[in-house]
Amino acid sequence: MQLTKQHIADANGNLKGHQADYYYLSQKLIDQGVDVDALVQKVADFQVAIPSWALGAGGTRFGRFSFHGEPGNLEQKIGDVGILHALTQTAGAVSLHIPWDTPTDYAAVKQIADQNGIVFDAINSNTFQDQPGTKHSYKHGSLANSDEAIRAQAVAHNNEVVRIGEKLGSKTLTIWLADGTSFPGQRSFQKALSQTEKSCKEIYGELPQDWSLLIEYKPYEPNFYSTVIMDWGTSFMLANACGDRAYTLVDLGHHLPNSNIEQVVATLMSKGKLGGFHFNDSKYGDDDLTVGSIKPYALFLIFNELVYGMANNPQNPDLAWMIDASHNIKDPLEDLLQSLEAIQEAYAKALLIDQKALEAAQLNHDVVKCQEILQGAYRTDVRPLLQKARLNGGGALNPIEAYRSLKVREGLIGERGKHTVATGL
Ligand SMILES: [Mn+2]
Repeated sequence: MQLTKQHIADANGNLKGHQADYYYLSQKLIDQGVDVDALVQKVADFQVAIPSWALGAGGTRFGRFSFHGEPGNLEQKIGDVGILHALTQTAGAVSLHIPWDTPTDYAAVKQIADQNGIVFDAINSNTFQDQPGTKHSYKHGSLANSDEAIRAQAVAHNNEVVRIGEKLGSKTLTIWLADGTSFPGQRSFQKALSQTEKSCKEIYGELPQDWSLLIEYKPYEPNFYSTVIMDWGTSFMLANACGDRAYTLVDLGHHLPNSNIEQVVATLMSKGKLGGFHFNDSKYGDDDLTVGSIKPYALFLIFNELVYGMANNPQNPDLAWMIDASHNIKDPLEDLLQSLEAIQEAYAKALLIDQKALEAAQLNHDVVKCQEILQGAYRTDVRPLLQKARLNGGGALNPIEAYRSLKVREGLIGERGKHTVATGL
């Protein structure tokens, strides 16, 4: 199922209401000295990768409730990303997970990606599960394992993932390591960390010259006592040990409650070491809820630092943006549409912050004014700007409404049947 611009224009119907909203908002912003066309263009340029594992129904350790019409193979997953991109004009990339998404026919996969305007963003390795046909088990760790042969198998898997990514045009490998312990005394912290550093350096040493390595961190889960790469500091240290093309990846859900993630972002960008970003939302832990569903103001404050960093830290690379959310009670495509909207909304609001006025208020120690500036931007309803950015690219005025009125899920069920299951978790 492929949505054409005509399908979407038909679903958009009359644009008069939007045009009135856009006119009102843009006049207000122009009066404030905002270059509205440039703002809309920035929003339109912001592209977020969709992870292949978020397209089927997610599960918990207690169960998984299947969603009808799920993509049953990689080609269908890319087709789903194409639907998201057609509606939003902001999901022009897919992030694959190997071995779940190992292509069988590279030419066919690339062709369907081209047809849908989708590129291959960071590619992810998997050493947190045992795969059929592998000699050694990762039950007691992979890159951090005390057994040299197991570490070598995990390093070789990462090298293989890079070779697959090269054939698709990806330029980035993301490592998230589940290695850790569930009980005190189970393993030497120091040895686990030094083995991990050695393994990461081996993987980095095999990367093509135009590739970069992103190292993700997470405080707990699946292990519940310690995780080897538990926080941004450990990831930063490993990235520095590997070299210039190794960076830290921040996943919003991979922090202990109430961590100041915006400060983590600012610190890493000032050092030129923030390479990737995974969006989701959470109440308690790594809940992988829809972006912006729980703490939209926190997301806005994080975007404030990202926008500042992108404008002021040329030492930091362009970031690999991805949604890393997946759960089991919403239509996964509707969930991703909501996440994409929330990301764009937070980004647009952060772009509205008057950075010069904020700096002046900071230098005057005018704490109240600082808050007024941030919250003034946050309280602005920027949705007409997002709509304008989408419409300029042929996208939907309201992606969820268009998805429903065009009966996309029904169409996918018609093509794929009710009982397909997406590969992955
Ligand atoms: Mn992640």
